[in-house]
Amino acid sequence: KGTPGSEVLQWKGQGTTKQLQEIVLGRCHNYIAIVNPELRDKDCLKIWELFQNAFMYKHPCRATEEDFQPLMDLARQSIPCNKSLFWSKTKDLVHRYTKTNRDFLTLEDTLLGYMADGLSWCGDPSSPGVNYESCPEWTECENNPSSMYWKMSSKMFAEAACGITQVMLNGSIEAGAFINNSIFGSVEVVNLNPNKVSKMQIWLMQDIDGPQK
Ligand code: 2NF
Repeated sequence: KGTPGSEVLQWKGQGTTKQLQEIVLGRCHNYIAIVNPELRDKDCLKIWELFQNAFMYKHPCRATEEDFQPLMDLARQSIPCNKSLFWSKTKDLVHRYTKTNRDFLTLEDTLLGYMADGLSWCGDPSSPGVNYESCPEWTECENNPSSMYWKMSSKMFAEAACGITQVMLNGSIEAGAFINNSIFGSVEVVNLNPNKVSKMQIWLMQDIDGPQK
């Protein structure tokens, strides 16, 4: 912290999204009422409380699985077999696809993914318990609250998959489409249940102008 009045940016990442509570609550209610009414009995206020308890007033590099487990358990949902669509380095394209084509569901079509997509959040041990100025990127400290959230919800999403699964990869990435330390490579692939998942179809997408890697 700098001298009073001069805010010093502590971390490299975006600070907590303003009006986080209103956005998360609004998205949760929209999801359970309109997007997927099968989940109409979920308690959005309780979900928000568990979300905020997971990171508020905590050091943003010391998030634990225990912090987020109650939220994960309450927001858990099943995914119909043959519907799971994973992605890596194809975020815009995959969601342009799922917007008009309802055959497949990405993590962002589940409650946990839908509530948090595009948002940023992290805590601060001192009042008001939330850092609106900056948050750590996962390259700065791995155990930050948003990495924990995405890793745990990605793990749950992968564990829930059954039947034939899909993944949209980026065939124009220099280093290759499959990245070992991506969430897809390090969390999702390894948490697929071989007793439930029969195969994975890989959609290798390239930029129109190439390169084809
Ligand atoms: O913001 C999301 N909607 C999001 C974030 C992280 C993970 C979604 N996911 C889920 C999706 F459902 C996909 O199936 O994971 C899969 C995509 O993750 P990816 O890492 O394979 O793909 P990228 O396009 O490389 O990254 C997506 C986001 O994840 C972050 C990255 O900064 C980007 O915001 N990310 C990538 N690797 C890590 C990591 N090891 C990471 N965050 C934490 N630890």
